[in-house]
Amino acid sequence: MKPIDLRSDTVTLPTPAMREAMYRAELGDDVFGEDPTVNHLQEMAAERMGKEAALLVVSGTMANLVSVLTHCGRGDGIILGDQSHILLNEGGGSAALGGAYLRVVPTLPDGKLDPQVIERAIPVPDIHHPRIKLVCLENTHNYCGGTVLDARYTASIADLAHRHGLSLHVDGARIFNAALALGVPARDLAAPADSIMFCLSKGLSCPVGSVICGSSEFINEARRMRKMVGGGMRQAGVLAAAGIVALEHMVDRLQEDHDNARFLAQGVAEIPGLKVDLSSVQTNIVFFDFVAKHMTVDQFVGGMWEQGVWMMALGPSRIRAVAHYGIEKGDIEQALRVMRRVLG
Ligand code: TLP
Repeated sequence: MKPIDLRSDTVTLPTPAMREAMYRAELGDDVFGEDPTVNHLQEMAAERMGKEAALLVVSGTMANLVSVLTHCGRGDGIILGDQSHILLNEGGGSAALGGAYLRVVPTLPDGKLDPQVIERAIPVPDIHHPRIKLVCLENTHNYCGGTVLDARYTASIADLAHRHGLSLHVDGARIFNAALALGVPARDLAAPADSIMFCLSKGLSCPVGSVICGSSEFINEARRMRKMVGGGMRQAGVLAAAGIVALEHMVDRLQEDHDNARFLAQGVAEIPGLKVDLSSVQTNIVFFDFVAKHMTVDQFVGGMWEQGVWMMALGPSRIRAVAHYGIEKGDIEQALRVMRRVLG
């Protein structure tokens, strides 16, 4: 039986329409800017985010790294949250490869950073102080449970940053999930940001790819940084073709994932030994706590694994499950049955 893989929306496989489009894609050398399919995807992405230009890169990690390298020189600082993906899950690339100084502030439970804390983290110009150049937000916020940041909040942080001569980058790996949950176009959420990246290879189901969007000037420089980190691709239209299908056909279906995540969370709330904050379940990600005493979280997740339901244990008591393309409501019902059975 096919496992019900709820570990991440990164496990999604390309749709038949994507495979067909990849097969038929018109190609060229994208390092020369001559791949028509890449160019088309980038134009579409820029339009969706309301920015002048866009750049296809291989991954969300590379999108954030290239954005950081474009905003910051060595020793320049970034203000970011202690639960942000850039800080926790990107191999320390901003520091290791970019030489960036990371000024870490607490991430609030809803994924926001407190504006007053950001303000206090920006030093006055002085030779003793690092020069802070960038604030990073994450929307939706992965480790806060897929929570959304609305346009008003993002604009307030952008205003604050700009007042101090800083830029704002949004890790919008799942920005279309945020837009759907808020009932606004993604470009409204992107508007305050100087740069935003989104992933094609998560809920949108592409095999590979993320896109950075910003001003033409920013993207020209980002193109240079992408080359520097070895991310200049040649006939990348085979990947971009899937991205075009994703933007055309996979955005609206995300509601199904949000519905499945809520259905899962509601089921989890009724299982003794598990605890979930339903208010944090806003998109396709469900975090819940394992509070049962008769087994460990690893035994629980391992037991589910053996019965074909795959989730991710993150820490001593937290578990993450993510709804995505390929997961149906019946799979969630089965997952809930298995959870009850394993807990005994
Ligand atoms: N997140 C992955 C893991 O790395 C945790 C996942 O399974 O959720 N920004 C955010 C907010 C992300 O959640 C991720 C991936 C990335 C960036 C990086 O994207 P990739 O995996 O394409 O490098």
